Amino acid sequence: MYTIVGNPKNRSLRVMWALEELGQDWALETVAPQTERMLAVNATGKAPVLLVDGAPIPDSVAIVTFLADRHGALTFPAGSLERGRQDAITQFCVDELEGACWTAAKNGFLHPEDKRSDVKATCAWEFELAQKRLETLLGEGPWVMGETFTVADILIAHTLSWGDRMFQWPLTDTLADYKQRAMSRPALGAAMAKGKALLEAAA
Ligand SMILES: N[C@@H](CCC(=O)N[C@@H](CS)C(=O)NCC(=O)O)C(=O)O
Repeated sequence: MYTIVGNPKNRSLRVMWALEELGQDWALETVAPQTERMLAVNATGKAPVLLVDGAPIPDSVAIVTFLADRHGALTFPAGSLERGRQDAITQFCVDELEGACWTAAKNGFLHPEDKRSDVKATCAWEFELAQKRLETLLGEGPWVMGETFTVADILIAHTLSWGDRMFQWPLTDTLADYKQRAMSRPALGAAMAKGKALLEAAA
């Protein structure tokens, strides 16, 4: 049994989406970062964490990769050349797309006010530059690994949506289409509906 410790409003949604794609049932324990409960399951206090029969695995990228390997879907096999490329694109997403969003969020509203710097314009430019590079990686698509939808697409689409919704950073036409293609998948719709219902039930 899988339990996500987190909140659908943060990176936990990536894990919910992957679990729905894999046809796995999951429960939600709504917990905020840096609380006593989160620190008990993740030494860094960060969300999300996946409990696998009670045993914790932190980090959304590590979790979706673990789930894909465990269930033999949404990924190329470990040790294959394709998997090496898939992991490289995932890392590009984390470095460039997510790096811009995360730096903007920390300096925009997460850090204490006296620790913030005005980096929003730089982050917007980084996000724009990352999109140009991502378009090259995407090529003919429809997914970043060609015909096969993988966890890299979950992470990239979620992060494109993050920049678009939180900071109103424009997406290129190609990447707006790609994001829409990914976010129209029934598994994401199911994950969002279930997450919303569980949040409402817990309120
Ligand atoms: N690389 C981690 C980043 C986790 C992360 O920073 N999560 C945010 C919520 S989406 C958080 O817990 N922030 C509070 C903090 O950094 O203390 C992942 O992908 O799970």
